[in-house]
Amino acid sequence: MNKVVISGSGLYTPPHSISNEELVTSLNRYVDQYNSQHASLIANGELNALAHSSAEFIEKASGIKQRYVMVKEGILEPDIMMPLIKDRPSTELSMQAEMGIAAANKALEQAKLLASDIDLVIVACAYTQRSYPAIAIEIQQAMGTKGFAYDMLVACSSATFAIVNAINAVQSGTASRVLVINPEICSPQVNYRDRDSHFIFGDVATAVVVEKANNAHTEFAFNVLSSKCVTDYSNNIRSNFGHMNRCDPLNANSSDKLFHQQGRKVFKELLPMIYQHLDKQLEQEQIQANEFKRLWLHQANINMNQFVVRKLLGDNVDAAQAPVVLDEYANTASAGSIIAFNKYNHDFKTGDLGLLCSFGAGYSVGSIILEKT
Ligand code: CO8
Repeated sequence: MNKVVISGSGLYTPPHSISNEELVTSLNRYVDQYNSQHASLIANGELNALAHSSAEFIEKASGIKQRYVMVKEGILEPDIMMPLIKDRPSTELSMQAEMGIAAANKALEQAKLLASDIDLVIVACAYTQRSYPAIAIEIQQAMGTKGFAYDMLVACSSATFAIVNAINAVQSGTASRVLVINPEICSPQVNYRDRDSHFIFGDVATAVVVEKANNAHTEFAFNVLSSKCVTDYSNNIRSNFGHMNRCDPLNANSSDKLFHQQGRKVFKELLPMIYQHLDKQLEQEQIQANEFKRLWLHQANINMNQFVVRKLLGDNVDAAQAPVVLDEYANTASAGSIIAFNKYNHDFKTGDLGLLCSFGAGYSVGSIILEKT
């Protein structure tokens, strides 16, 4: 079987940021409007008053301080509370392709490759902005990559699962060089009127190059030692957004068509699944967790990450061993662990080991053990 490396990574950061304070001010204005409009029903006990959000709660419960978005206009307006993203004509590059290409070009630069060296593009993210033609094929055409391209969706595990597909493609010979791109535009799916979830997500794009080890000509490369995926069905993180929504006009815009979750349940149920998954992988590979120089973990919640880190590495862990990007980027669905990898791998020396791991909706866990060449 062909040996496989990750030979480049790229990060595109959107142009606008929103602080917790800005989001909270906007939600609280909406809450005050709602409560005063429904004052008599609330007074009669027929309707519950909505509660204010708090920037302190958000940072303490999640570790998030701000998030980036592609379009800020509309999000903070109590009467709108969504990004006002203009439709582009079909002859123009889509927004998702545009940001994906920006991240992909940086990954190619690090891998010292040209677009024409790539023979498979996988766009992997929580949502694609349309079903077809695939965003990946649009990127193939715009960048001039060869071979074939496709989109795939596995919510927060899209990036790791796609890297596993890329590894399999290179090992089996169906492709020799793969671009895995994660253009995550989460902001249109956030319910900015829901205090439990209005703060969670941001937009970003990441990319990695996966190729045959003996093809790679960059010092950056990381050997793939092992990869493993698992899924287990749960309704606790869900969005009912889809192509059939318009067929039930009364419910087409109901809040279940946006991201919603039972955050506490997710926390409690996902952690044991992650532990079991990683225990099995480490046992299979005969690797001790304390051999990892760094854990590039999914970025959904800082407390959750601390549990994973303590389980793997014990109590006395240097924060630099499991870097957090949540504070700046928030939860960016599948891109979180790749942002951490992109920003925090430059001090690796030959033989150093790292773990890339995602977990989220589905439920799903995807993990890849990497060794610096
Ligand atoms: N401000 C002030 N108080 C609040 C707020 C707020 N904004 N929100 C809740 N509270 C209150 C609650 O009402 C509650 O009050 P009380 O104790 O009086 O009932 C109290 O704070 C505690 O509430 P919670 O128990 O809900 O708070 P938690 O400590 O559990 O924190 C979190 C909430 C941060 C949501 C946490 O549960 C969490 O992060 N859990 C993990 C969830 C997770 O990892 N989910 C993964 C989702 S991402 C994913 O899989 C990708 C999906 C695809 C992408 C989607 C793109 C849009």
